[in-house]
Amino acid sequence: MAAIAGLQAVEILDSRGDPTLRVTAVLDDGSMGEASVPSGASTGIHEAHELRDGEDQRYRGKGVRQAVVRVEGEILKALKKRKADAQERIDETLRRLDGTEHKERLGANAILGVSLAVARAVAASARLPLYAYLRRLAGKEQEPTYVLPLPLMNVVNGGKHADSGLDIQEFMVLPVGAPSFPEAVRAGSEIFHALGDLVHAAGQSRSVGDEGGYAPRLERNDEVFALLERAVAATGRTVGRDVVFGLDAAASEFHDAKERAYILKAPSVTLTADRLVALYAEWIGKWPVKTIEDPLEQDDWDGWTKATEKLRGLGVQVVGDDFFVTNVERLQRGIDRKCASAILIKVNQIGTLSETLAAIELAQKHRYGVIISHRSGETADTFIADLAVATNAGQIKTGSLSRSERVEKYNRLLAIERELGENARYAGASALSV
Ligand code: 2PG
Ligand code: MG
Repeated sequence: MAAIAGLQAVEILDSRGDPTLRVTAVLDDGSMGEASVPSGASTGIHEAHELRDGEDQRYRGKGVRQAVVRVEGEILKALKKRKADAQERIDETLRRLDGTEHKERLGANAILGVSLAVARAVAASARLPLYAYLRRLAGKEQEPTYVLPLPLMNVVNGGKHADSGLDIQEFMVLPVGAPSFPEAVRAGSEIFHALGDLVHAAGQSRSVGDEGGYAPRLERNDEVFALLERAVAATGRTVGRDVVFGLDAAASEFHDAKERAYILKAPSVTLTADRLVALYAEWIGKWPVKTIEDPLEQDDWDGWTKATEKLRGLGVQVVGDDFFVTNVERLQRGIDRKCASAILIKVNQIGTLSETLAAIELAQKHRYGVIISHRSGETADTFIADLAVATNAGQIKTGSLSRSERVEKYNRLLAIERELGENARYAGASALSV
């Protein structure tokens, strides 16, 4: 097998115009792999650390030149001549070299860029599509059928991702009834445009938020459901059968630790955890909301146990994002305490490919749902599309049906679907862990 010969890093821009890293790994057989690192806005406090330069003048402190230096210096020195297909050993070396719990020293962005770029280089060297190589790494080569994920499409943006004034960060449509993945994408696109017409007819701007969903200024969070319902109906589809809804509350963002309460703006109310869950239950009673991510803040373990019982009882998938941060220890603790029924997987939350695969494996072992996810700050890199198919994750969250950095992931999945033909099936509603 080829060995690592070189690593290069470039400071590039993400979809918000902030710096991030692109890493290229070169093997001694001439194969190359490239990976770009995403970046969140509503980041969890337990996530791996992004190394940023912090200089006042340059990119408002967000430069990543130090991370570039780490990749091309220290990291290359440690990995040069190492067997490139020993992904776990490479990732372990990176973790040891860093030496901190949250990858503060080398930066999780530097580490992740290398981890993903090396995997891509090996796939190129082995002349395998990335998803096929990742499937091998995930130990799933024996599984005969590939699963194309149910997309959770974020068509209305709120919270930290837009100026809509909505507290709920993401309102998603899930084409559960589509007969195939391409038809799911088509449903998403048609609904997105129908929604745009409605937003426009209401005298609102059709401009979009960070993840490509509309950002209408509405007085109440729940006004969005009526809009979604009308948009779905306008495409000739049936709400509840063909298409269901999902939310990412990202509740840590509107939780006030001092008040020990959730402070909402649309409309203005202050709620305890119980009252907030009761509000979700009210919405679930009126509209087909089938998945809720981060319904409560990231450290309320007892609250999560209670909320999970209640929401699952109503037929809803409960997803831990900031709550689990793709971390096996937090996930295991959640499993033990019956918190959530699914995990959101973000490669940069944990910082290496191997740790990401370990989190997916643990979740699947315990029948937790797995949703491979983008970040609000993205690039054109489509690694997560391959990862979702490789691991039979069953669900993917990669934004709306606009903005290239979102759409590229759908496009990659469409190409994979074509390539796999009969060897793949669309997950549809079965992927939801309710
Ligand atoms: C989330 C993500 C992606 P961010 O909260 O799930 O949608 O947002 O990348 O800003 O953390
Ligand atoms: Mg989230």
